[in-house]
Amino acid sequence: MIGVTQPEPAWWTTSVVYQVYPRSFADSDGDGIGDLRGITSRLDYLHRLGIDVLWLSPIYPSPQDDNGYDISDYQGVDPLFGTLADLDELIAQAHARGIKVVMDLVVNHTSDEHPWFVESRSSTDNPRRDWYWWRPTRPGTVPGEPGSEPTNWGSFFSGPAWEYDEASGEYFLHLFSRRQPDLNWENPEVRKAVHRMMRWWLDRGVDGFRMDVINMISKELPLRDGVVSPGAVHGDGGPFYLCGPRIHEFLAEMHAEVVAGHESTLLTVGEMPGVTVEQARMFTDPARHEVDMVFQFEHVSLDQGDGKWDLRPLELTALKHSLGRWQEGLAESGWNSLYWNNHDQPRAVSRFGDDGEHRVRSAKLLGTVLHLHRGTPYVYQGEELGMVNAPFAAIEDFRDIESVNHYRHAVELGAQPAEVLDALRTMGRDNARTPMQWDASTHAGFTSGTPWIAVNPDHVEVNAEAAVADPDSVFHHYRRLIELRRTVPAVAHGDFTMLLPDDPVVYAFTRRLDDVELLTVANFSGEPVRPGLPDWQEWLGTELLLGNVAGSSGPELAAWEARVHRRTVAR
Ligand code: TEU
Repeated sequence: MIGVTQPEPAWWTTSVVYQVYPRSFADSDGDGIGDLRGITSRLDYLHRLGIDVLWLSPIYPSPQDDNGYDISDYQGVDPLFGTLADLDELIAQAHARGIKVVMDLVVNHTSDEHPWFVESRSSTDNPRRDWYWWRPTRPGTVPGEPGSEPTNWGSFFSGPAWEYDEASGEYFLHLFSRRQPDLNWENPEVRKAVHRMMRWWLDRGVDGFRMDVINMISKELPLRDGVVSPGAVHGDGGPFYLCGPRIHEFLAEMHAEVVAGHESTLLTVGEMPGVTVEQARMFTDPARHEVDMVFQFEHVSLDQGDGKWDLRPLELTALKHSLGRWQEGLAESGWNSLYWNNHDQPRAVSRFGDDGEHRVRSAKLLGTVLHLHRGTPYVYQGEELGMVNAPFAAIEDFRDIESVNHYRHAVELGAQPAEVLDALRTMGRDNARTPMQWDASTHAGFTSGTPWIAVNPDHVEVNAEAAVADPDSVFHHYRRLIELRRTVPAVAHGDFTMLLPDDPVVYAFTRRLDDVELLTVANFSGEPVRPGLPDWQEWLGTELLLGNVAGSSGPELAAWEARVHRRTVAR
């Protein structure tokens, strides 16, 4: 019989990615905004943490309406962040430390200042007119009046998803801000221009792309009204633009035009709001050549009801059910990306842990649980310090267009300002965007100038300098987790079994590879608990690979305690 050789697992199955939000990471020139030279100056810190890949949120020229997710030139660097030469230097310095660099690719939309859109809006017969979604006024209505939009879709940043352009007498589509017009991917010229631009970045030395809302690039034609749920102002366009009819074709084409031949060195991750397990399995099936992995949103929507500002309590059982289902769904083919945090989410410790008494312990617990799942973990800047949500006092403290617009719209519609503020404080994206806390000095060592958004006052205690110096810190716990992935093959490659799915406070699962079995068990509560695992007694005698409570090995887990055990089992 001829032996079947398994293909080598892809390099990113044993990797950990670190996300930098450049505006808030490190400011080298004192203008209060982080920049590329600032990032380069902190590479040794990232190297010490042990990460393999750096994902840079957008640094391209941009009017900064959505902090750089509104791009006016895909092949340059915004002077706010530095120059192309600074970026080349950052890439070279990262590579010298064995760190790959992945760029943000934002091609569902451009800025309204992108030359493509400037041309497109200049006249109805401009050759680039069709590069964006232009539509006439709804028949029988008055152009520019509410209700005259071509479809009833709402935008993610409040208000309608259409903006009336008086000069040319038509509307253009913008799923996000009115300054972020959607590109028309039906037009092959658009796709070719994007592919060319991506190849240009690869030639420059970048190692892959994080693809912003990439499952929104295919829209179902003809564009038409969505369902308006009770109490809502706008219709839901999601069914027509999330994973639209040509999405797989567009991603396979992009892969063939850009990635093919370089698979063994690159990383592609598609950000996909609303993606299901079944769809994700298709997107990440290696045989289909689309993307390596996706960011799904299910586990970060469990504490939201009707939209992200409708706060709901989080049930641990729901979290386990969701993440467990994703583990199972992508077990045979496809691959998970694992995250609690990014620049759009509130801080994980405040959301899933305890940001008071048990901040350090719960931060380590969250890291342990996430990194022991099967998939590629993403660490968002400051997560490795256990950074928490910011104490925003008033609407003036917020900077994010999503929060600022929501506040204005909600209050206009009659909501109580205090309640709206409460939701912003809990779910707002600015929580993730306060400056990285490097040390205990004024402005946390982030800038010598005035930071563009206030530094969290807790930086006197929570900062990188203190964490690196303390062997018991969240930082060193993350460093050990990253090391574990590299040194214990079961962490990256073992299969996954969820245990105690109905337990309201204990999160427990095993990973198994050949004769090695790992147990992760975590107490998501402030009270001690004895895990109800049938073979808990046997596990207690096995090797403790990692824990977050010094000296603890008994049958009870302390508040927010997490442990990883290892044992050898019969094959
Ligand atoms: O975010 C896409 C997205 O759907 C949400 O996570 C979004 O941040 C919003 O909170 C929905 O309520 C991506 C980027 O990560 C985000 O920063 C950009 O603002 C957005 O796309 C537009 O480019």
